[in-house]
Amino acid sequence: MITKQNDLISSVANLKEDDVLSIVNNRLAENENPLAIVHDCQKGMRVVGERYSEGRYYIAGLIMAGEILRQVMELVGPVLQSCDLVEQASGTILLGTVQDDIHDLGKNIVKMLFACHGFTVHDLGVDVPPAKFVSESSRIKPDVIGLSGLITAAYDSMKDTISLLREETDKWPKKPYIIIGGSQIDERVSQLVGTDYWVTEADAGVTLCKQLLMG
Ligand code: B12
Repeated sequence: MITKQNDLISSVANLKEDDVLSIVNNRLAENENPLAIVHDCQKGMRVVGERYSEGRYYIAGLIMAGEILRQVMELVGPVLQSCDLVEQASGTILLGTVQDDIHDLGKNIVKMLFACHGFTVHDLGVDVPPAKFVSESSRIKPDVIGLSGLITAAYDSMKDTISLLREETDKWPKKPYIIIGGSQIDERVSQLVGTDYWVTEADAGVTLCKQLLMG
């Protein structure tokens, strides 16, 4: 059965830029929840990644997919940010993509969504060295430290970052929660890098952090 969800997922997967943008515009015009649109794009991006792993797409396919999602977020971002979700201040999150990793589309969605839910967000950008996470944490004293990482090659720096952060924050009266996210993250990765909290969706991250901070 062809549904509007499948339409968007397959158009992203097939790198059909014009179709993607027109479907997104139509779905926004129907006042659909912008997060549902983001979820479908994320599924399509996973298929792009699988096709790249299988050798059916090359690096140009990844670049194209990234460009398509960037354009989608230009349309969806303002709706997401003008959402009725905006809540009272919920806490502070320090966010960044770990060293050796330059993926930032997911992290930028996380940034928008946390801000929408009343968090103060400090974004350190991409390819952030462990020492930078530590120095900024000491300065800002966030409630949550969010590390984004999509490639296996960056798990070492994620692990180093967490271990240095623990050394630093163990001295604090109230230790921050360290949460990792990214499409390839799972329980095994979270154990490898040394944290209890991991997600593969931005909204799951918001829900988790609210539970952790507010009970
Ligand atoms: C687009 C893309 C690119 C673009 C990125 C553009 C950009 N500005 O970000 C470009 C072309 C730059 C790129 C480069 C590379 N990529 Co790439 N890329 C992708 C692709 C297709 C989509 C990523 C994406 O944007 N997804 C959409 C967003 C919305 O989803 P997301 O990132 O998962 O984020 C969501 C959640 O995970 C969560 N989240 C993310 N971070 C965090 C953090 C916190 C704290 C929280 C709470 C939540 C959270 O919230 C987001 C919204 O829900 C993925 C495939 C995939 N399955 O992810 C491959 C993929 C990640 N790339 C891959 C590879 C191999 C590479 C390269 C090494 C290729 C190369 N040979 O050069 C380079 C790496 C360069 C580097 N050093 O970082 C592999 C990694 C495999 C692995 N296990 O290591 C993947 C999985 C593809 C594959 N299956 O082979 N890539």
